[in-house]
Amino acid sequence: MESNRNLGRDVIIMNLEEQLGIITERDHGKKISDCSDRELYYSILSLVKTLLGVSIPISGEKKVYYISMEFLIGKLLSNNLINLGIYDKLSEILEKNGKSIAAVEEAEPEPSLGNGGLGRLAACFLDSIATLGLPGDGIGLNYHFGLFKQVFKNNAQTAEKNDWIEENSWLTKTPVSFKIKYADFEVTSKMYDIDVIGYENGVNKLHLFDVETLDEGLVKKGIDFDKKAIAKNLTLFLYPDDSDKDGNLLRIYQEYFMCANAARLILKDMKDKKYELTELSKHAAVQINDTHPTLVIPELIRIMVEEEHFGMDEAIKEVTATCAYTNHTILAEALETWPMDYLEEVVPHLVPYIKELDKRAKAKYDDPKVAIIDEADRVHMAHIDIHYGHSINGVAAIHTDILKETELNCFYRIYPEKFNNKTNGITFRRWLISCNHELSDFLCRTIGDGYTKNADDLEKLLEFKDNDKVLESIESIKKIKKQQFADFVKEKEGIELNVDSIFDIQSKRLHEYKRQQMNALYIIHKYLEIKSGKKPVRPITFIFGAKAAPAYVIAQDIIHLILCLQELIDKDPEVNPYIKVLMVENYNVTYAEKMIPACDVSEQISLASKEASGTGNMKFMLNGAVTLGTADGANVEIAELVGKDNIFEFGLKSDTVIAHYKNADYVSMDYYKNRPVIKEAVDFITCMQMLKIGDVVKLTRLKSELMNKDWFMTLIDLEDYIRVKDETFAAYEDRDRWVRMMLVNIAKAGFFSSDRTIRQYNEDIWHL
Ligand code: 26V
Repeated sequence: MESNRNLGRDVIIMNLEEQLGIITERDHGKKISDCSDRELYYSILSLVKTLLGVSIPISGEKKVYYISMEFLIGKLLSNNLINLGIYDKLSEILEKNGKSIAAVEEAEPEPSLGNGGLGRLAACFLDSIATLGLPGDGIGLNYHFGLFKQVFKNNAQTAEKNDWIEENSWLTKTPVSFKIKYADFEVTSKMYDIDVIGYENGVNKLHLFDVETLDEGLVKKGIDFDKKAIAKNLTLFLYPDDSDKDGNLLRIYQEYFMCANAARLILKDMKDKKYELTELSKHAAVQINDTHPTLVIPELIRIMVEEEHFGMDEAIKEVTATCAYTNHTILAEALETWPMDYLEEVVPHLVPYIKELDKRAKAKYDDPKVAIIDEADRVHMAHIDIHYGHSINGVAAIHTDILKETELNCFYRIYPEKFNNKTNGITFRRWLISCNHELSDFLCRTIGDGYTKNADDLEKLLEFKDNDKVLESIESIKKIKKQQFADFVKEKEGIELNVDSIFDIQSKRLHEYKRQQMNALYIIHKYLEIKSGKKPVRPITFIFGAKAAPAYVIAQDIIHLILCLQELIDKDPEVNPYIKVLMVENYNVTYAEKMIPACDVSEQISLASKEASGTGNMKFMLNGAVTLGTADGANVEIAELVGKDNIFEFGLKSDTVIAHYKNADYVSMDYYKNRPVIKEAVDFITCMQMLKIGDVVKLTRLKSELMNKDWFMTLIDLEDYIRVKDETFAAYEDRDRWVRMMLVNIAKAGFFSSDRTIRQYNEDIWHL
């Protein structure tokens, strides 16, 4: 049977042009050469779906279920073609017919089912799980409008819905459906699947749950909607505004919906395969991506006890052996604790189980810091995961150390054996082969194509460290990618970029701890230097990509500051030959794929201890950018791999930062008052020219925040940042040294393949 199915796939691939022609005739009544790019996109989509229909699903005795509120999958067409091994062939066919694959790719709408790193990591992991041939499915929600689309108006961010689901899409409706119970009503779920195609390997699934009763018409203006109409709004948006009670309740409704469906699906799989539920942990591994899917633990226990005749002890034991938790942040404000009354209101049937789990934890450990329900009657979701899961991991070495030594130390002392580190990774299929053909082809010619399967092979590039021809090629590929990016920006934003300038890029979610505001203060500093006659040797382009949570006021203010600087500098002929600022609109996976290969300097400047890992840092490095960063997250491991000579490090170390928080002794005003360079830059935020362009309330609020609070210690690191950033730009002028640094960064990026990360998850946690 299996060989027959593979044969079917081979036959289609052998006759690709004919097959595609049949589909374009059938669906559009046209020959390939007469189709529009959009029609070709739909036809290739159908072709890939046909191919997948005759592919072998990955199977095995045990399967991992990766549950996550976010899967930032990006566009799927080119990746699927690459993983099926037909990208080159298909692009030749299109070219022969006067069409271009790049243009067809543009026709695909981008789903926005994630915020940033956490969601993109989940997508990379699915790619690696399938590529390694491991049985593993993703489980999440089918948000119709996902994360908002960012639109700039009057130098400020506004939000619109991202309507990504079309009649014809990668989603396939399945017959799977469950009844999901809430306090006083029930909803019926339906499951959609997206195929996850491994690189030259089998196929897994991403299961996205939705409700039958959803009403898209509920969304009136921008992203506003009635938050109380749960059956109609449940899967409209990702992370609806959580600044009020209704927003928080909706979040719990969503989380429970995902978890209850996940539990039903896992138990259904067990039954379909005739496995005994007493052997759940032998056949299923559940990975809980941050605390959002935590309710799967009490829900599985509840179903086993109420419907499957398990005793409480037995159910808890089996579920604990099945579930594992990944922590993605130490920020207190991001750790979920739900008020007990909210849970009573949404899922009263789970409450007795949560109370039972809490009672058992309290009976064993009298430290209130490890309780599930605290004195204020709030439920600590991470505490459920740690007590009733068998593994907890951080996402970079330093992050796991901080969890063990500080944030979760009281748990580490109880369960040292549960703690482990899994440094994040990225899939090279998307972040090298697909987004940078020029570099990946060059690597194949220089070191062979072994690296596409075994990323450590990239180290072979080190042998060419002194080879002028290789260095020249690396330099010229960067130039090509900068030009392509500039063309894209010209078309999208109507803005001209100078490809001979240094491309300095910071792209990631907007958050004070990531310190985009520090980057902006550097730009102000440069601006003032140029005004006083000190000009940079080479022009610099400062590029940003970032969305800010709609209710996060200071983050909005930082976007406003950057956009105002962009306008101010653009309009100043004395300054604009030397520096330029560009904040791209609606930064997303597609933008990242164009931007990252074009980068010279990768800004990774979070306050040490705050960025759990970062994954953008890895993508930039792999594409030959040099990192300017703090000793935070995976930057620490990047520095160890490339060595001090191939990275620019600055700023306080994490232990110093943690001590400042502990002693509450950082006073930003002292830095503002005593350091003229700092004062000058901060004062500029509300100078006359800025107020002419910007909004007085926003700019004044931001300035005051920096002077009087600055919770993420921008000012303490600013001078060191300026010093090292100047050094970085100076080093760029030593072209031999710089290109060698690029080469070392590419060569050492192999460690950050998500294939490595997934192998480690499997060896240490899942045992598939
Ligand atoms: C969530 C929230 C929500 C409430 C407002 C403040 C706030 C701040 C941060 C977060 C982040 C939640 C978890 C997260 O996305 N973590 C990211 O996970 C990536 C993958 O492991 C990792 O590379 C990033 O460093 C980490 O920030």
